[in-house]
Amino acid sequence: MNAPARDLAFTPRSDWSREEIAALFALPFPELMFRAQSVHRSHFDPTQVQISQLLSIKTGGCPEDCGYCSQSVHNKTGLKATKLMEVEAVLADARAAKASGVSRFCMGAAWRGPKDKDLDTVCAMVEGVKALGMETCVTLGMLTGDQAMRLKQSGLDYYNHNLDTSPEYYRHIISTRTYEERLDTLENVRDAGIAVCCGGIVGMGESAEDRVGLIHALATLPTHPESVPINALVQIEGTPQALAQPLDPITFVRVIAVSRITMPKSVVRLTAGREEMSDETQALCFLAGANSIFTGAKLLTTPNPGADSDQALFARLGLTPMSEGPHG
Ligand code: SAM
Ligand code: DTB
Ligand code: SF4
Repeated sequence: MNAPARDLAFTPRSDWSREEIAALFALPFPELMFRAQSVHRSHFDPTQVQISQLLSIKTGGCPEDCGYCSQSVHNKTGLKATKLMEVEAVLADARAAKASGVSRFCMGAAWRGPKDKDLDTVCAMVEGVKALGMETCVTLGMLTGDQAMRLKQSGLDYYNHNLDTSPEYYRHIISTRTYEERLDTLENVRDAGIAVCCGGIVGMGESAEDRVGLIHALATLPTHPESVPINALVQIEGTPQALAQPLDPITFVRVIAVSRITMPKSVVRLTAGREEMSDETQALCFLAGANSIFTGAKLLTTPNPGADSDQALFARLGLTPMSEGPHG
């Protein structure tokens, strides 16, 4: 028997065409929001938002040339590079995050990829954070299959590695790492049995077609990422992207809605850029199907609304933190 059309619209599929995705972007806003909310409600409680917190465990001095990033040695941003943090200092930060209601702790390092000795230290951090009863996520650059397996053995739940933009626009943003290499890392993470956190950045001077291309690349992965971070570019002085034309907030909300519709079971994270966003724009993002944020006063190197401001926003909107991750 054929499944009803309504159920099909709510079932994840990886055969999206660019035309279908472009057609979603072109919908009248009320129609787009209605569809996004219908899909959202078929898999999630729309009043619940998953809360993660980030810690930069190794900041700056990165050899990659990502045109948006404060941490690249190619960009003159004045950021001071640090060594990899001590395990105990990371765990102190994680304990404080847990006490404030955070369910997932994400650790980021400004590397092209981890060296084996550094990976031992990161594995100890993952084990320590798991022991506190939190979900773990790391973002360390490119990973080999063996490195992904080691992280899995240490208990890692999620690995973040973004596609950043469309395959066509990518070469305008990064030259030291290919799109293919990113896809290889994602495959290594998936094969190791770690949940995938993968999204991108908008507001980098890309075209509407590039935003279609980014979502197409994400939504046609053989398995959708469990978590899809949508970052609004944080403009950083000294980077090639410092003067990019900021995106119209309504276009940003459309990106969230199209992500929600094309990846129905994924958690869509309203990620970087909240510091510059009004409460009203954030509210529209939650209505469009975003159901995760980073809390805490800092992302990796830039400011983020702190826990107090997020609690006030949640109270205003009647949202509550998801007590544990939706996938585990
Ligand atoms: N170095 C690792 C890597 O790039 O694979 C992990 C950390 S990196 C900072 C994680 C992601 O943060 C990037 O892929 C990018 O999507 C996002 N990001 C970095 N700088 C940003 C900025 N200024 N605005 C918005 N998103 C940014
Ligand atoms: C992701 O997609 N966004 C986060 C996280 N993954 C690691 C990082 C955002 C960084 C924003 C700029 C900064 O703070 O340096
Ligand atoms: Fe390095 Fe990651 Fe920044 Fe690129 S985004 S320069 S890989 S820290």
